[in-house]
Amino acid sequence: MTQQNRGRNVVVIGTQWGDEGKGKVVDWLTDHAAAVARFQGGHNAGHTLVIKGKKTALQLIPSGVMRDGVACYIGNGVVVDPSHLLSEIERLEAAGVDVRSRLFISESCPLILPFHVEVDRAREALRESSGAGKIGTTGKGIGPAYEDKVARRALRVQDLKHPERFAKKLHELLELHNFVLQGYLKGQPLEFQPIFDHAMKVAEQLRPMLADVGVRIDQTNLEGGNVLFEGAQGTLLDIDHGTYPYVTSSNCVAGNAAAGSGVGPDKLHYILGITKAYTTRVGSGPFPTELPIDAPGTVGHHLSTVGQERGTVTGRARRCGWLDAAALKRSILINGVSGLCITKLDVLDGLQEIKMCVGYELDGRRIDILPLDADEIVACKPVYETFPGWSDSTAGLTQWDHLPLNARRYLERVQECIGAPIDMVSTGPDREDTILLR
Ligand code: 2SA
Ligand code: MG
Repeated sequence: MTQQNRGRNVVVIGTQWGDEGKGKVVDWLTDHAAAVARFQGGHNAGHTLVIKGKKTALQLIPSGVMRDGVACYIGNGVVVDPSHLLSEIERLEAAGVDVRSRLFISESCPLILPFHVEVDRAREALRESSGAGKIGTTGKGIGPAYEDKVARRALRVQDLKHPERFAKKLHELLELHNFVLQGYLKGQPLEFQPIFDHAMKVAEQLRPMLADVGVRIDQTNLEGGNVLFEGAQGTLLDIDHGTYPYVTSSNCVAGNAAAGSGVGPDKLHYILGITKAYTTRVGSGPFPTELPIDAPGTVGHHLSTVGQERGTVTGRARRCGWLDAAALKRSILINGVSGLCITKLDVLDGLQEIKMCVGYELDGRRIDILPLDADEIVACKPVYETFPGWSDSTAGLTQWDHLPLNARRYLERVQECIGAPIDMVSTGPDREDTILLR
């Protein structure tokens, strides 16, 4: 097969603190893809898709599952809670979606087991009672599972195939976690047998779906199929590049699409950064452009209610604020964004004026990119540019020229400030509510 016939791959990542609307965009692009791959995170992600008015929320299974015939890969960089995975499969099957014939799970994924959840929750409780302040995790055991991976003691999906090996490793791991839980964390120790029995039961069901994901992606490309890499959370929650320690425990940036799925960086052909037309964040940590959301009649309240900004997984109210171009600049740099998709533009409809942060004042200096130290970010005072709003509705528009002039001016200025082209605009949750610019 010649080079020309090889598939082209797109990486979709969030450029803010997650919930930029990646699920919808991945689903929309899946029309041109043979497969969708997840490469990091776990069931802390909440990707909401609206298809013909019907809402589906996915956590661990790639968004491509909602399109018939599209293969779904869970790459090695994802932490897998086997019980959750099975229940998500069953929930989709109950809704008439065929999952098992199209889902392929890397054998190398670390497992999330019940003690990870216990440690996650006990640690958050301890942070709160000690005055350190919570991270605001989703409580799904994500951080503790990644810690075991990096400490080289994790149970992985492949261990599910070998009951004796699984039992031995589980005994060792449980001993360690129970020791910490009972002592330092003042939590509840867990018993071996129920965890083992349940894992073995789930293992039987998952076994037919285990695969060598890197090889499959390569094969898909060789056969001319395109692969979409679906990021979860967002760049500013990245373990290395985010607002540490108020971050998740994986690399959410585009570069990890390769390492987290088992292919080389030469397979990442186009990086699509998803950016909400304003900013949200769920969980603790610095947020320079944050607005209060509780008082009716305020911009923060408008963004929160019109944007329906609640955590898909936890139901927590998301914090809301203006678009931060200085933070986006950092994101564009780290991800090597080829083009942007602006989402939820319609949420800004009807606002009298719109602000965008173009830099900060920090210790009497003016800077134009988000600092790397969370304490410095807390001290940053945003510098805003103000734009006139628009009263016409942008909801559901499919052509750039049909957008109100002020909306186009705002987006053109966003483009200019952050140094990346806008290639798509999403004007509503449905597949069809999309403007394509290139
Ligand atoms: P964790 O559970 O260890 O990953 O939490 C660490 C931080 O990462 C944030 N985080 C998220 N932020 C936005 N969206 C996420 N997914 C869900 C959603 C979240 C929800 O789509 O709404 O339902 O609350 C997500 N997952 C993790 C988290 O808030 C912590 O700040
Ligand atoms: Mg989400």
